Amino acid sequence: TNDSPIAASRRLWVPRRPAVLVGSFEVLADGQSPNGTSETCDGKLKEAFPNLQSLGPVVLKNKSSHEQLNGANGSCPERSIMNMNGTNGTSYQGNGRAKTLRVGIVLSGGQAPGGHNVLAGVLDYLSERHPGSTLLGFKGGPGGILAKDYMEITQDNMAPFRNQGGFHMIGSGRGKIEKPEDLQKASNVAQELRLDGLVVCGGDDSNTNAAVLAEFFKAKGLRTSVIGVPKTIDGDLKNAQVATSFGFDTACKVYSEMIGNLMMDALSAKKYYHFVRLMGRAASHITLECALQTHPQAAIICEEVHQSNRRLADIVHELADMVAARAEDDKNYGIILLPEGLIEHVPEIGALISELNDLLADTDVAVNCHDSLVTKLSGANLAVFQFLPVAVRQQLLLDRDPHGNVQVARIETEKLLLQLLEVELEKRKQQGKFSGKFAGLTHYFGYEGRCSMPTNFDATYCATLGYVAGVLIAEDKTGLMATASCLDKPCADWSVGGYPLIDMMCIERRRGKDKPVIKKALVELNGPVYGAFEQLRQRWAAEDAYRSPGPIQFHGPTADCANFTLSLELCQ
Ligand code: FBP
Repeated sequence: TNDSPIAASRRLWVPRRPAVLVGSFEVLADGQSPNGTSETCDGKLKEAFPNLQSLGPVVLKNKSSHEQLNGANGSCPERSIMNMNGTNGTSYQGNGRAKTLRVGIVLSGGQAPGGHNVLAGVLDYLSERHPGSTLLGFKGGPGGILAKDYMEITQDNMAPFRNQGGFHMIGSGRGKIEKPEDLQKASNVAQELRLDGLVVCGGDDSNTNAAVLAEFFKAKGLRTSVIGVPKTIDGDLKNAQVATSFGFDTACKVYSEMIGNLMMDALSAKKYYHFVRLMGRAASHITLECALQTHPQAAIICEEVHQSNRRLADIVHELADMVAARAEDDKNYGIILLPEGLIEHVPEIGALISELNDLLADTDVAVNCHDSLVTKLSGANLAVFQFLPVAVRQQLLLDRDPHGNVQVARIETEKLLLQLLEVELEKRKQQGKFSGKFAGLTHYFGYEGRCSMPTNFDATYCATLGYVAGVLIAEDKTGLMATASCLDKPCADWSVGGYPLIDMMCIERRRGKDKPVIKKALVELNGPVYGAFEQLRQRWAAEDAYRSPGPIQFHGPTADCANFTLSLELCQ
């Protein structure tokens, strides 16, 4: 068998469920959107989403607490597989569509641990509350909707994927449904498949697209609701209503384990500086969380670099100062964390990337003719380009992703920093300002964190979000994101509901046009998480205060589902 003992045992594990989802509940309006007055009233948003204006947040409430089934309040009930005939289901008590449902689901963008449990959450909701319903998984991301490429998800074929990493049951993709012809195609498919609802699991861009789709379907009079689920290991889809995106918890724990291991090696061998680049494209949440978990000598935070307009040379000087100071104490080793997005945030390289993006988007420039493209760079940007090592130059010229982003996952910024630091230290040596030893090793911890078996927290969070997405569809709600809050409390006490996607939006200038988009959540430099790092970083630089978190635990005292990231804990 290909099954590891842990994979087999995880398959049978039953995520806890918020008490409100056990027994009878009702879906109630949850007051006005806090952002509603300022942001949704923005003329441009109104213009873009005329049919989604009247949506408000909703919250699920128990109809009567005594109806709660055995197994609520955080205990761990045995799984009783409920089939589509719903023999074990409780009767549906909502106000919406009390009938069998046809629901589609799509996973969009990069993988994030827990995705399979979202599918399972929707499926369990349908099995329990709408027996006889159908769940269709679109294959390979949004492109699967356009190509009408799908499979039916049943309790039988879902079983092997429960609590497992990856998105491979239906796959994912970075395609977009944005152009008028694609929206029309998607609406044809939704009609042909008679979908009551579509669940979109994605990051900020995918959920922006979900809102566009919800608007389009509503304008066309389709019965298909569109409900978003917050997904991304990067952790940059969060706001007052969305405490965290799924996958962030697990990915940070995988990376922190690996960093902790490197620290123990560094401390044992005492001869290397390890440069670790971590995933996280626009925001440095992963780097910050891993720093708080492991206490490295340095962690570079993009938002800080951006705010202080720090150039590459400044960063290298700071690192050289740290290395030199440690050398005085005979410590010629250490750990340096950096986010993959750093390259875009360094002002001089950011400007270069921006000009390259424009040139690459220019259809007159032949795709493979990079030499001629480079000659079109302006003087300052050309100088920066020529200063960079050849490998980084080539990586900067790689094709952009479908959202027009440079593929930072493929740019070896850690090698660039190491090379520049070597040059700087050599210079200082010649000047008699550095007498230590320096040897660096580079690592990229990226893809290995995206498909790990989800932690108990992510497994539970995802199953909950999937279940809630099902409820919102049954209630005929559209244009909402499924939410779970009070995550610092035991799972039984989590509050769940839906929040309007358009209330998470703002207008941004993208490729020369004003566009409504869900705002990316960057690290807040005046927030508690960065504040905690700021207080300790000097001490970590000088000392060996390493903290090795060890592997993810699924059982025992350190596996509790409330044992989530420090980023979440510090924000509650
Ligand atoms: P999402 O925003 O879609 O969740 O993806 C995030 C991410 O994991 C980034 O951290 C990384 O830069 C990128 O995906 C890599 O993308 P790809 O899988 O296309 O190489």
